[in-house]
Amino acid sequence: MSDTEIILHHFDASPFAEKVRVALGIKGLDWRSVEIPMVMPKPDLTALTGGYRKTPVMQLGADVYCDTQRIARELEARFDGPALYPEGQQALCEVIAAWSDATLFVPGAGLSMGTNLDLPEPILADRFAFFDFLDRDTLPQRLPALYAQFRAGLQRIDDMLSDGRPFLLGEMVSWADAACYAPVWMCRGNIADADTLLEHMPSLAQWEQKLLALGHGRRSSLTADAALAISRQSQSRVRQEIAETALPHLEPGVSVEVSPEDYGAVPVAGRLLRLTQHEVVLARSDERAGDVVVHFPRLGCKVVAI
Ligand SMILES: N[C@@H](CCC(=O)N[C@@H](CS)C(=O)NCC(=O)O)C(=O)O
Repeated sequence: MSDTEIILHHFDASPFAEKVRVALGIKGLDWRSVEIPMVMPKPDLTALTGGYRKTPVMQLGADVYCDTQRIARELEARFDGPALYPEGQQALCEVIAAWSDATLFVPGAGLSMGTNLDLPEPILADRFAFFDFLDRDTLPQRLPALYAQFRAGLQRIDDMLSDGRPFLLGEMVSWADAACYAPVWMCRGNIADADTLLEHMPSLAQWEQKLLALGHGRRSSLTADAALAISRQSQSRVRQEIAETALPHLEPGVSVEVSPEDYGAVPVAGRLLRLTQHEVVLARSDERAGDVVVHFPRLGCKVVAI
């Protein structure tokens, strides 16, 4: 068990944050909650990340974890409690999560926006710029197609559960469940006509109640200033490693930029500390956050020497 406090930088309405909150519930962990703004600018968050703006971000001392896949891996590696990945099934969990993030989240985000075009203009403007797969002018005409795609995706969850198994991989709840639950939760909270979208899926409905009952672990709030003070006063213990199998071939310490391969592709610059098949890690310094180490998943991130 780590003695480092888990700090989640997030906002309540975020489905990706809900995925991590459910994982914290599965593991039954204590954590600190820093509420971040829904839209840019997010100066306290980007002081830690170096520019990454997506939600959520997890902080453990001076280590900053971007992206839910990377966050889940670290929670599992560092903290006791029920496993997020059943024995030998971590990669399978990650593949199912990636399916949910693309196949379910993309139409789900389109419907969350397209059925809520009366949201305040600053939110609409921020999200239409961020989600480069959504076009504000054509979104209203695309809604029937998005409903169809989202519903067909939800049906796959119901299908996976239709043999009576309690969770997607069988008897044990896992990261795959948290990841597939997030778009269902988003649907209930944000999409008009959620009840119609989710009807005739009895296995999904029962599973959803089980996930809801798991809760979020024990949450207590923390200010962004206190989180920045913690990073300033902490020191990362992450060791340098450049794996031979990882691409591109780079030397430790070189200056690189890392950015998501999909939407919200703001580059983060730093000195390369680790590059493996599973993660890319940068060291960087910030006036307010101090010396921080920023972790990204290798899959889904672009790494370029600068
Ligand atoms: N691949 C990322 C995706 C995260 C993501 O897209 N989060 C949404 C919120 S649910 C977001 O960042 N929205 C814009 C924002 O919060 O500024 C992950 O798994 O963490």
